[in-house]
This record gives sequence, structure tokens and C-alpha cells, in this order.
Amino acid sequence: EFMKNVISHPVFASGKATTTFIDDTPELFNFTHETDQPNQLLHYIANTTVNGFPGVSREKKYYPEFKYDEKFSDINDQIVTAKDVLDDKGPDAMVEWIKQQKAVLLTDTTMRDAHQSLFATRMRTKDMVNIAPELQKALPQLFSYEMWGGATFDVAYRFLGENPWDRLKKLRKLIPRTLTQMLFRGSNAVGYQNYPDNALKAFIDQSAKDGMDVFRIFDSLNWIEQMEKSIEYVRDNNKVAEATMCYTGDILDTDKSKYNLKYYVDLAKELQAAGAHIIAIKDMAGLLKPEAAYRLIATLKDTVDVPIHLHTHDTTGNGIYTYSQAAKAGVDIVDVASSSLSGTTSQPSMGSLFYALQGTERQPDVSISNVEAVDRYWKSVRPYYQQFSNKMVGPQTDIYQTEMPGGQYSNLQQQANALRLGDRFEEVKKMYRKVNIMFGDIIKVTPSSKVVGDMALFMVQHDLTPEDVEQHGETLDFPDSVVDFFKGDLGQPVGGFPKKLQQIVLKGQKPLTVRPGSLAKPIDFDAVTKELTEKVGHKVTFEEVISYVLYPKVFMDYIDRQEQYGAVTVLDTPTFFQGMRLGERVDIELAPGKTEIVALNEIGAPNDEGERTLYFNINGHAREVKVADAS
Ligand code: 3PY
Ligand code: ZN
Repeated sequence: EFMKNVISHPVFASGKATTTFIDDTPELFNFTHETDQPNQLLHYIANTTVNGFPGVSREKKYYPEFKYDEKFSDINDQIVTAKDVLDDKGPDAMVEWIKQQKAVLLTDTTMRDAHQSLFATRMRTKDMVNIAPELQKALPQLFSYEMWGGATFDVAYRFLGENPWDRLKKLRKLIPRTLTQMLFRGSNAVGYQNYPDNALKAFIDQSAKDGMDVFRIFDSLNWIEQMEKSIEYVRDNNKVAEATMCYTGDILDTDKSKYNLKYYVDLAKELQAAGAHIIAIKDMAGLLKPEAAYRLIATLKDTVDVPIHLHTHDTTGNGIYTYSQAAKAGVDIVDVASSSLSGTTSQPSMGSLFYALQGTERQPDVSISNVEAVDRYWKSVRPYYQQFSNKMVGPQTDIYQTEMPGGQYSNLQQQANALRLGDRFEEVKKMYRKVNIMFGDIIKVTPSSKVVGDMALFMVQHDLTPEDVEQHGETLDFPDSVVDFFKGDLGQPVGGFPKKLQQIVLKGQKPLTVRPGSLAKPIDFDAVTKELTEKVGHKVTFEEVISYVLYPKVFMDYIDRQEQYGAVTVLDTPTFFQGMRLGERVDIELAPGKTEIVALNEIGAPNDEGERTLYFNINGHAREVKVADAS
């Protein structure tokens, strides 16, 4: 490693090294591959140029039509934000502050749920960091920025070659005056399975330390036992525990009695008793109709004492009307996204809500010209991700029947494409509805929604009807997630499991009836740290240990790719997804003030081994890179 550093050092390479070169050059002893970085990135670019990025066609490399350079004035010191109150006086004082606000407060979901729901969570940290300082100046008085959690953790490692903890720390630093917010799946943390309580605690403690303020904690079956520990750990950190009820069904439909108004009111009382600072209504599929929102929120305001934070998706096109009715009923905070990343499966638009509430005392207190100016940035970024988009072009009112979460829609489409069922997606949606009925009408949100999605794909793929499953179920090899669900690994659904189907799926295995976390063996963090250190061959951070505990394989694959390609996060997004075109020149900012100019001059024909040589020029030096052409 040392010799590699010497040889690749620019001073040595230029032939100007003198006898004191080694003593004068401490970075030679830095064995983090830092000096390999340009070379590793060229390999990444070469490979992506030749072989493409999974899920991305190579027809067009998109560049913004204009360079965004709007600047905002510094934050006025007279402004008091929710973050100021939390930091100065703690969460209880912050709750009182929320209650005193006349205007509806806003959470901006652009950097989390909006892109999760529109283009399969693929937004890169670089595109957030580029705007964050201006965002902070333009809109300091938002209640919070939701920018972490949900699927972002997994996707950052799996598809973006990013360390999600870095995203949190970077944005925290750039947005000091507004609360950060994350979506936390209760006992499933940011994963799809149950984790032991001490893993949840480690995750929450570390996130709080790295700058997370508001934890929206939910359980995918609305089972309160699965949320209690997380609420307690967040409170122990003096951060905000936003306990959540997921909304499903329709309280206006008197034929549907399972999830009626009383069900939600009782649940809200339990959440308050469990220690919620705020109660979130998580309408993940966009099923909460305007009149239902009015009745639900008006009733909750009469029954519980904590602020109410409403989250919806605009899939059916009724989002702004739902928020307007919620505002009338006294909702405290609502979730919106910047216009260019709003609508359909995402949240309703911040700018639209501003105007919808004009003439009422609930109109949000934001500068609309700043809202619009910031949106021009997001508008320039969105086309980078077009290839991951769910291509929904207008409201889908069939969601009232399907009940599919906005955050699942684009991901399930990607899953269907991978199984070559892309052209049967309408059938998958219909099957999703049937599976929900077979499963006893459950709450559908990650990970329970994934179970329903997996089963729907399985049934469409094998041309099965619900009757086939009932009659020949013992011969079927059900997806793992479905078996785990019926075993009780995600907890207990409202009203219990459908017994007959449970027996068919479990084929004699005995299901759990208690909270899985109460049986799980605690993680031995010392042992895991030792194991991981040995695996990666250097000292590891506690953040890395936690990631490894949550996602062992995804994390190790990420480490392997890191070793191969280095910090791909510095690449601009079009180059990251598309590589380079012949004759193109890109700037790569390796570190602030350290930019490499890379040109691609020639792409050779494949040799006998199927390898192509790409001829680059990097800061004036010729470099050749060989890649195997997988086509
Ligand atoms: C998630 O858990 O990722 C969700 O967004 C659920 O709606
Ligand atoms: Zn959502």
C-alpha cells in the first residue's frame, strides 16, 4: 500500500521527488486509498460508460438547461423556529410552542418521501447538499425537513454507493435552524424485519447524536407494543417522539367497521399514553378523504392534548382539499413537497397549499417567492432521475380501492419489471387488493405492504387466484416475507390473522403471539465490532457497526464497491448514472478547491477477452482504463 501511495503521488510521478519526499509527505502513510481516488473514479466512469447503471437506459445524458444560482438573504435573527425552541428548552416546551402557532406549520418532504415516492428513493446526497445552505436561508421557519429514514438508508447503500450517515451529518450542519426529521419503522428501524431492542436503541442514540431531531415512529400493523421502546429511546435523548397511526380504510364508509373513527381515537389515546410528543396521522396511500380528515382531526383535537401532524400522498388528486379541511379542523402541522417533486404519489405542493389557505388565519407563514425560487432548483434536478420515475401522469382514484402506499408504488413497479411483469402492472394492482382481503384487511405500509406486494407478484407470476391458494396452498412455496408475516415476525395485525390461511402458509410451523423483540437475543456490539473490523481490515465506526447489524449483506457489498471505486459521491448525478460520452469533459470536485478535469477521448473496440480500453485525459495526463464489456 505504501509503495502504491509513493508511485501514484503526483510529486513522485512528476519526477520531482527529492530525498526528503517521504518525510515531507505524510499522506503517503494514509492507507485509505485516498491517492487512488481519481483512478478508482475513472474505473467507475469507464464501467458505467460501457456497461451502464442498473435500471438506466443510455440513450440520453441529461444536463440542466440552466445553472441554478439564486441566492437568499441571511436568516433574520428575529425569527424563532421550532428548532430554536427544542434546542433551548427541550421537547415539552417545543410542543407548547407548536400549540400557540396560528398558521399551519409545514414539513418539507422533498428530500425523503417525495423522491422515495416519485423515483424509487434515488436522490443523491450531492443534489441535496448543493441547495441546503440556500434552502436554510430561504425557508428557515418550516417546522422540519424530512430528509432521512424510510427507504433512504437501504437505497443509499444498495444503489447510490453512499453512506447514509454522511447525508444526515452534512445536512444537519447546513440546516442548523430547522428541525431534521426521519421516518422510523418502529421495531423494524429502517429495515424490513424486526430488530432486537438494543439495536433500536443504538440506532436512535447514534441518529440523535448525528443530528436527528424528530423521529416519526410507526408500526406497519399499528401495533402499539412495537412502538413503545422506540418512543422511550427517543425521549431519553431529549428529541421529539412523533408517534404515528397509519390510516387505512375509510371512516366515511359505514360498511367498513374495522378501521372506524373509534378505532383511531382509541389508538391516539394509547399513543399519547405511550409518551408521544406529537401524533402523526400517516395516510401513506392517500386514502383520507377531505370530509374524513375534517371529522378525524376535529375529533382528535377534542380527545388528545398533543399536536397533530398530518401526512398524506396526493395519488388520488385530493391532497390539497384534504389539507384544507384538516386546517379547518385544527391540524397543527402538514407534510408538503416542493412543487416540482409534488403531486401524484408524492405529497401535495407547498406552493399550492400556501394559496389554498389564503384568506384564512391558517395560511402558512412562508415567503411564497422563496418557495417558488427554491422550487426552480428542484425542477432542474428532477430530470436526472426520470428513468426511475413511476411515470404516473395524473391522479389515480383507483387507489381508494387498491390502498397501495405512495412510497411503494414506484418500488413495486421496479420489482414487477425485474420479474418481467412490467406490462401486467394493472393486474398486479388488482391482485394487491385481493391479497389484502385474503390477509384479513391489514394496515399496508412498509414492511406489511411489501408482504402484500410480494404475494401479489407471486400470484400474478404463477397465475394463481385466491381460490387456488386456498385449495392447493400446501403445494405452494410462498415468498419468505409472506411466511414471516404469518409467523408473527412483524407483530399481530388488528383483529388477528385469518386462521385458515395462516395454517396453509405455515405448513405446521407455530406462530408467535408476542412481540418478536421480547424474544430476540440482544446484539453483542463488541463481538460484532470485532467481526466487522476483521472483515473490512481496518478500524470501523459505530455507525458502520449499526449499518452492518441492520443490513449485513447490503453493507458488505457497499464496502466492496467502495474499495473498488472509491468515493463515487463526488461525481455529478448525470455522470454517476450515465458515465461519459465520447468527447465529453466533466469536472470532478474531489475535495473543496480540488477539481480534476476529465475528458474521454476514445473508446476502443473489445479485444479477444471482451475488454475495451477507454482513453481518458485527466488534468492534462493521459490515462487508459480497461473494462470488461458485459454486453
Ligand atoms: C417507508 O416506510 O419507507 C414509508 O415511506 C412508508 O410509507
Ligand atoms: Zn409517505
